[in-house]
Formats: sequence, C-alpha cells, structure tokens
Amino acid sequence: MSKDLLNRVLTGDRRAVARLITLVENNSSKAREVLAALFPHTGQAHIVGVTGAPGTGKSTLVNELAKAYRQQDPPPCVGIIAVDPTSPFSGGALLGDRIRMRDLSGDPGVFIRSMATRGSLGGLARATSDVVKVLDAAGYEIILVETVGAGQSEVDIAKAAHTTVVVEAPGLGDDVQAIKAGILEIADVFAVNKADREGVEHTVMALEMMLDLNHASRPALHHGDLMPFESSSLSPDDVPGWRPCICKTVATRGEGVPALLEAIQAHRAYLKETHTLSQRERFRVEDELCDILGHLLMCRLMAHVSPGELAHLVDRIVARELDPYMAAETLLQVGETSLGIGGAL
Ligand SMILES: Nc1nc2c(ncn2[C@@H]2O[C@H](COP(=O)(O)OP(=O)(O)O)[C@@H](O)[C@H]2O)c(=O)[nH]1
Ligand SMILES: [Mg+2]
Repeated sequence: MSKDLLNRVLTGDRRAVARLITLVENNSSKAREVLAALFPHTGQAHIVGVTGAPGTGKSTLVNELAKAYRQQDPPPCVGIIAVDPTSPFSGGALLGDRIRMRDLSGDPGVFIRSMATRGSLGGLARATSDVVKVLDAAGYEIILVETVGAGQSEVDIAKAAHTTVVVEAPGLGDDVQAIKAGILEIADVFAVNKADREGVEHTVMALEMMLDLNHASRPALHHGDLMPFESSSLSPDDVPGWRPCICKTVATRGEGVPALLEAIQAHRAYLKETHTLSQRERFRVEDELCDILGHLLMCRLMAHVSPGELAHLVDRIVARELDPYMAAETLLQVGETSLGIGGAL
C-alpha cells in the first residue's frame, strides 16, 4: 500500500503527490514511512523562497515566475507551496491562489498547494520542509515557496530555500519592511514589486543604502550566521561575495519578471560555482536535524506529563512560587525517570 503510493509519487503521479501531502499535513505515521523511502530521491530541486509583508504581491509574483519558468526550453516542472499563516484573517493568500488557479490550471507541469494553517508555526515549518521533499522526489525541478515574512518562524521556513527572494513594495510606510521583519540577512534577491506605483525609486534607494552598509561590514559569503567560516573549506578571499540584486517588477503585468528569474538563476549558478550549495545544504540539514530532535524529545517527554501536572506547574509559575527554569527542570526529571535517558536530557 505504502509502496504503491511511493512508486506513484516517484513517477510524478499528481493524485499520489496530493494524497501524500495530505498525509504529511496530518502528520500520519504512513507519511513518515513514505517520506523515509522517498528521501534518497530528493536533493535535485532548486528551492526558491519568496517572502515579504502581506499584500506586497508575492502570490502574483510567484504565479508569474512559474509561468516564466514554464516558458524555458525545456520547461522545468514547477511546484508551488503557499505557506500563509495569516490567510484565515486577511484572505490575501486566497485571492492570490485563485488567480494562480486560473492562470496555471491545466498546466500538468505545475503543482500548486496551499499549506493548511493548523498547528504551531514550528509544525508548519517542518511540514513545509516535508512537502518540499515530496515535490522534489516527484520530479519538480523548481519549487517556489511563498511565505509571509513576518517573524522568526517564517524566517525559518525561508532558511530552507537555496535562493530567497524578498519582496518589497513602495508605500508600505517609511521603512523598508525587511529591516523591521529582520529578513534582510536571508535575502539573496530583492524584488521591488508594484513598480508602477509612486515611491518605487525611494524603496530601491533605501535598499541600496542598506546593502552598502551591510555589505561593507559582512564577510564574503552571505547567510553569515548560517555558515561560519571556521567550518568552511573556503576562505573569504576565495569567494567573491554575493550582493543581493534588486529587481523592479510589476507582477500584475509580468514586467521585470524575466530579469527576476535571471537573478534567481544567477544566484543558483553562484551557489554552485562557489560550492556554497553543498555547504548551505549541510547547515540546513543540521538545522533540520536539531529541530526534529527537539520536537521528538518534547513529544516523548510530554507523553509522560499529564495535563494536570503541567497546569499545576503553570499555576505555580504564575503565582511566582516557581521560576520557569525550575519548572522545566522538574519536567525533565520526569522525562529522565520515564524515558531512561537521563544523560541525554
Ligand atoms: N499595482 C500593482 N498591484 C499589484 C502588483 N502586484 C500585485 N498587485 C496587487 O496587490 C494585491 C496583493 O497581491 P498578492 O499577490 O495577493 O500579495 P501577497 O499577499 O504578497 O501574496 C492584489 O490585489 C494584486 O493584484 C503590482 O505590481 N502592481
Ligand atoms: Mg499571498
């Protein structure tokens, strides 16, 4: 049964892909099994994160990017994953998705999926990373992941990408949104969308200035915090640093999209030439492993803690009788006895 699903996913059967993604979202044990078997077939896709504030035009831009990719010769298969935890409130993602459905439906080389927003953001990041694996194994060569750049969890989702496009739009306030959201560090390419609007030059200039400041103070490879040079075989002098390019786009008319696609491909080529791709992959995998480990330990530990016990500890913290660290230590002791992994915890 699982083997059948696995084989169908590997041949790119769309219904099997959709079914496995649902299993992944529901965190089913069958999904774990199939994902494990799929894993050796992953690692082929170029993962492009597209992030930015709500309403900047990410969905529209992703749609146009997918179309532009599909016009290449030969056309790569494109997977689109829309992760938008804010969508139940704003409805923004839904509008974007409807536009996409209209434009891209019927193209068998494009697979679109909106991620369900249930569960924690941490869970969403893990589920997204698993859905990327499914599409990767199913033969989607380009995977576009749209996330709302609003906080650390979205940054975590974006970190899983090889190339991250940060979308800005003029008129969202005085400051460039990336500074506020702290997503500057993860930007490989900037798209200043809604270039048909007033203030676009101001936004471009603000970004340029920020990059000048940032570039001067930063070592060559970016994702500096992800890739310390100590563990790298490359010295900063060997690698000309990647300076994020700034592309002006009007997503609604597809303007500037070919140049944006070129910038994404140039970044990909840079990653390959400088061997940063494999390095980045190592860091990503390490990050993922630690995240999964933390998650599993937490799940196992909490299986031995009753809701009543937890509530009691929370009461005592609220009453200032116990500090949160002491409370956590108490829980860990429960885990040490129940799981017999004293040293590890
Ligand atoms: N004027 C203008 N409007 C745009 C442009 N790109 C997107 N929009 C509009 O901005 C709104 C939000 O777009 P959407 O793609 O859903 O943004 P998202 O929330 O970042 O995914 C929609 O009404 C789009 O039609 C653009 O380049 N120019
Ligand atoms: Mg959207």
